[in-house]
Amino acid sequence: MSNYHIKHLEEYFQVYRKAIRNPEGFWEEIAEEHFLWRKKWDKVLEWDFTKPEVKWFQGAKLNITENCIDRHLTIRRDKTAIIFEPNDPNEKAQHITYGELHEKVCKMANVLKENGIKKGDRVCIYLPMIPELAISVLACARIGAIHSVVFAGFSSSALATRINDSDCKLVLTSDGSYRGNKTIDLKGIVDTALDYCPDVETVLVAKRINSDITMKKGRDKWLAPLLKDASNDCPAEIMDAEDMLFILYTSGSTGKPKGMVHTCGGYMVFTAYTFKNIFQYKKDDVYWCTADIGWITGHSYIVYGPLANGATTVMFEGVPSYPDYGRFWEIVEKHKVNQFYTAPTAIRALAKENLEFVEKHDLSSLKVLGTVGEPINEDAWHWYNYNVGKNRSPIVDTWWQTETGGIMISPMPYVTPTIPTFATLPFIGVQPALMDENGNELEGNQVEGRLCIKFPWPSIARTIWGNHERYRDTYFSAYKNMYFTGDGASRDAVGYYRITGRVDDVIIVSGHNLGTAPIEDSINEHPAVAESAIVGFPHDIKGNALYGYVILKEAGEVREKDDLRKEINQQITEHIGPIAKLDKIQFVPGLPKTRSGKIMRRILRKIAGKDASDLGDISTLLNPEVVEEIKKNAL
Ligand code: 7RM
Repeated sequence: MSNYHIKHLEEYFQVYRKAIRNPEGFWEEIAEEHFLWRKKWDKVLEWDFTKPEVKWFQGAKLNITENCIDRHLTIRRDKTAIIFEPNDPNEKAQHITYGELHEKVCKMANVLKENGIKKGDRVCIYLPMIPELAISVLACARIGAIHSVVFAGFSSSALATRINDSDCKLVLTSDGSYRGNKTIDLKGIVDTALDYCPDVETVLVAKRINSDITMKKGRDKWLAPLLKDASNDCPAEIMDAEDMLFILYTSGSTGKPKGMVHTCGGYMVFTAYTFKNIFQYKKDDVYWCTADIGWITGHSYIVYGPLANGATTVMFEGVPSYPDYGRFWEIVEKHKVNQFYTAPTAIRALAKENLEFVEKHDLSSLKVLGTVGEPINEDAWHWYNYNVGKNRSPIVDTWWQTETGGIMISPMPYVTPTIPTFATLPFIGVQPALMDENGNELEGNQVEGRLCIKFPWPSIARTIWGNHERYRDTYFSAYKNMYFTGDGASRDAVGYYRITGRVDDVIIVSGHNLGTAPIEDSINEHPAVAESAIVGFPHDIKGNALYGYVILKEAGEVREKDDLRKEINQQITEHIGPIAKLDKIQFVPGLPKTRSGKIMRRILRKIAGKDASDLGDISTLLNPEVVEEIKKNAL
């Protein structure tokens, strides 16, 4: 029997060593004993980080939805798979059983097929957090179509870029969405985007807010009547383990988003196994991850990981502040949530509010608390531990990335002793390395460097859609034979890891990865702007906020500076989305540059963070005089 469920620290170390000594043997055992395969693999692993190429379970056949749904039907057909909690607390929650989920997914899959979608086609899903979102993700997987979920907070041009990059033929959306006391015109955003997407043939529209929208003839169809008429029988497409399951876009340090590609077999095995252990999920637990399915956290730990374990997973449509700041805790109490997984930015926002919002709810069902998305600061950790966990629910600080597919460094609750701000130990099968700037591995403990991974794990992204070279350059060229994460980390005296943050041009704002380049591109399109640079600076709630340094074409620009600031943010909202708006905009005469013309962001970061007393050596700059000027007028 494999150690599918790790129960104590000694067992963790023992299994960890076993998986390092013989990764193929270890993952083969996990895959064999806990999943449904139509055909077993010919080879467990083939890899070469120099190409780079990684293949797990080659030759195996499966369908992930048979693992997430069909195989549960014999013993838990009537168990709730998904609890849908609507934005409005007065609207009834929906409990979707595994039996019902099977039927809904099959119907949706048949609707996709009737609309011309075949194995390998890309389908863009731009939906709010309503059941149709999870169902359409699974429906794509059912028929072997590649889903590309775009977070429904992205703007029309961000959506268009993503649709075109992967050449999606069909878009799933809704008339609109609820967000607290606001509604958002999603269909309008899609319509604008599609002016730039000539290859989209069909738009399927779910009805959510009953708004008046226009349906384009020949292109747009209401989903409900199609689902009603569709057959509930849809045999699962048999996929190769290495066939693509989905594309999910993430920001990079250059303009274009990267479409990370995940494949069927390895992704399933790793997300399911990490889910089981990192949340210590037990048979009748109710698990809730507050992320949006538009991010990797939602893919892996709302949909695939939980369902592959036959779990009950909560899907929440709303926001933590509506109708008041007690909403999360009201939902925990209402559905008796056992595992609760959220982001540090949400914790910080809630910690600012009156404690009564937490205290008036019965949170005694909670057994495990989790965080993800960015480093958690010590105050937020203690607040979460004391006020939500009442000091008896371990906190799992889970470090991972869109690219890793699943959790890589994290405690296991009731197994790994936790320390605030430490992601602690690598998950089974994960081999981290800390590297210095010269490309040498830092051995031993009490070291700090750049975080790399030395050996493939089953859910590593296999490529960037349409650009394998960029995949190699971004992740496999900085350090020989290693996957480079883009993060810095330290390892303490006992070998615990602490993630210190990004070391590249990605800034994490409220847990969302934002590349500096696309935001700068957007600013630079403003007719009054000559050049710009953005950096992150510490923010109480968001973790980081954005600070923009902007050079105007005409130094004596006559317009009110505040009007310009508004226009710039308006433009960013249109190009990317409101999450990328700048908190501060300083108009500057120039930007500090190296002789090769590279902007010295390090200096700009220090000034933005009000930490400009020691800027290090600036004598090598092309224009050191501009630094004083920027410092003097810093916001
Ligand atoms: C899951 C997810 C990835 C980046 C990653 C880090 C940061 C995520 C933590 C964290 C410190 C954590 N995917 N990050 N989790 N930093 N501690 N527990 O967030 O692709 O959107 O972002 O997020 O910088 O590289 S992501």
